[in-house]
Parts: sequence; structure tokens; C-alpha cells
Amino acid sequence: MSGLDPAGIAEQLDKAATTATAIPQLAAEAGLDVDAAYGVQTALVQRRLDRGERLVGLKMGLTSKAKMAQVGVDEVIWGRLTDAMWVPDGGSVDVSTYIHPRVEPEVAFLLDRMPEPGEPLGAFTDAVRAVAPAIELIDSRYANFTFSLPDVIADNTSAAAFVVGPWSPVPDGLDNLGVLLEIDGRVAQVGSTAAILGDPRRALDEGVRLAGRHGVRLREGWVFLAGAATAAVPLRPGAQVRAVVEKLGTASLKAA
Ligand code: 0L1
Ligand code: MG
Repeated sequence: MSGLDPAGIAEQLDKAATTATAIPQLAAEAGLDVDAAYGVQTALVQRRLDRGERLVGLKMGLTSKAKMAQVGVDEVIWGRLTDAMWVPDGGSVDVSTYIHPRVEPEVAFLLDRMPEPGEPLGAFTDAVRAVAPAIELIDSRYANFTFSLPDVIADNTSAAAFVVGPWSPVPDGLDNLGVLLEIDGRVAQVGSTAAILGDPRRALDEGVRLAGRHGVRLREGWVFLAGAATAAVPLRPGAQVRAVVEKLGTASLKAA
């Protein structure tokens, strides 16, 4: 098989992640469109599942204008989360196991009853059991953190690790909560949950719709990362990271 068929691209992306070595973009040369790129993502995540990892959720990417501008891609995308990516709140990550990691403050949902295929998503409060502040660690496997839309989709939307803070019951409003990203006690980014598609609840509608197009159904008990409220910030060794979301509290991470 050629290194530029879907399985070959998945293998190259997987090797880039496991060896923390950037690779050139592949989609243009391989003629990958968005649908084919989600096929590569499926094959890439399957390699993790074959090593014993478990699917624990779904993440949305590029849900804010700040994020779209940061990477020059202007479509909402989704990726898969596995248990091996889940870092306990307050836990640490080894920066040397990533290529060029960045962190961003997010809002997480703990999913409750999810629609059957073809069924509409019910009321948000029926679909979501709890909400939490979260940090996503993204790490593009492409050199210079530069990619096209199909490239980033194939690369599981740069998913690398995530932290979920304490779960709270769904508050009355989620659409305009203040968000801070602090590095070593200093404010690195300021934003609002309004930056997440106008209201992070919309991200769930989009996740169900977009993943459903590729036959992927969200599951009760999964974590759903709704997207970042600010641009992402490079993660340096020794950094102490905190994401603070008004009404929801704090998630934190140490970089070794
Ligand atoms: O979670 C995200 O918004 C990241 C999506 C992929 C683009 C990036 O790596 O910044
Ligand atoms: Mg993100």
C-alpha cells in the first residue's frame, strides 16, 4: 500500500504523535477532501483503540473566530477523545512527549441521553448531565503548526490531551460566562463563552449533526469539549496552567 492511502496517512500521523516528530502536510498530495479526511481520522483513532485505548468523548475544534484566525481555517470541525488523553485535574504532562503543544480554555459537557440515529437532539438539559471548566492541550502533528482543513481533520483536530475540572449542574445561562487562561498565575488570555459559536450549547448541536454525517453517534457518559473561548497559548516546560470559567470554577494542569 502507498504511504498516501488513508491507512498510510493514518500511520504517518500516528508515528508523528508517538515519536513527537512533526511531518509535512499530506492532504493535498494525497487528494484528500473533508470526507476522506474524516476517514483518515477514523483509521488514526482506530490505531489507538487497537493499542487498548477507549473512546471517552468528542471534541469540537475551531468554534471561535479567534481560533479560526489563529490557524487560517474557517470551518467547525470535530475529533475523538480517548481515555489516554485524559489528564486528571491538577495533573501533569511531559512537554517533551509533544511536538509544539498549546493550551486553550474550554467548557466540557458530561453527556446524558443522546439521540438515536435520525432522532433530533432533545432539550439541552436532557442531553447534558453536568458542565465543567476544561483545558485542551492541542498538538498539531504538522510542521510549524500549519495545515489545511483536510489535514487538520485527518490529524484528529490536533487532539492530544485534556483536563476536566469539577462537574457542576447545568447553570441557567452558559452563553456569556467570563473565561481566563492563566499561565504561572498571570493572565494569558481573556474571553467569554460567547466566543464558542455564540453559545457553547450550540456546539453540541453541531457536534451531533457533523459527527452524525460520518455515522458517529455521541454516547451517554461521554465528555464533550465544546471548543475554546480564546486563542491557544504555547505550553512551556514548568508552566502552571489554569482555566477559569465564571460560575463553573477552575481546571488546572502542570507542564513538566
Ligand atoms: O480544538 C481546537 O480548536 C483545535 C482544532 C485544530 C486546530 C488547531 O490545532 O489549532
Ligand atoms: Mg480545542
